[in-house]
Amino acid sequence: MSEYTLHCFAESGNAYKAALMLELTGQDWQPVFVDFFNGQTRDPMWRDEVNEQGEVPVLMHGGTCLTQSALILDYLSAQTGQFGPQSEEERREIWRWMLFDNHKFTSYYAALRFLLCLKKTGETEVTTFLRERAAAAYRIVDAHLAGTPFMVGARVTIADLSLAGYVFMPEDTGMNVQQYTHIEAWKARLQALPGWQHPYDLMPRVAP
Ligand SMILES: N[C@@H](CCC(=O)N[C@@H](CS)C(=O)NCC(=O)O)C(=O)O
Repeated sequence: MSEYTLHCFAESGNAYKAALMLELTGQDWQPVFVDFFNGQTRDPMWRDEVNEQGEVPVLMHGGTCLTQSALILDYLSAQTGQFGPQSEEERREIWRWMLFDNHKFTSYYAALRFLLCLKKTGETEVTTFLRERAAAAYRIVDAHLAGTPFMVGARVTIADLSLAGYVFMPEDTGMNVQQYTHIEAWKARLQALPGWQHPYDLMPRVAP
């Protein structure tokens, strides 16, 4: 039995945030596959036993059960002593970007990708709206990264791992993400970190 257990599935960028943190910090961890596409997170028993919020990721560590990727990242940075804040000011900056990520950068993009690439709805008013909102968030992050190698200064923090949830996902959402050159350069810096792995290599996936 590994020290950490992460309930996840490969297509979940929110789970990738936690999986990447576990991997980059060299933890003894194992994934538990969640069959999201067949409704496991909506199963009342799963909600009762694993997460009442009906979401992945869920991290188990000893007797502690944690949900919400930002909280999991915060917990893991405290446990491992890595990628966390080194001052109160940094702590605030990290949370400021993790909240922006959860509300806008990850969530609009993830919803767009889910509808267009996984549920295959085709282009609708909703996907057009989500793409505009995701692009607005991408422009903000791109402008920020024009002036700094990582989201909060010169070293990687959990803020970077939070924003990295979906940026390596291969599906084409019609966002033309290559235009965000500072985000592309930041992605290359993350990929160069020892232990970096692609989400589809790090977490279990049912063959498409
Ligand atoms: N804010 C949450 C978002 C988690 C989330 O949306 N997870 C998705 C998978 S990527 C999920 O489990 N959704 C289930 C549902 O909405 O029914 C986090 O950061 O952990």
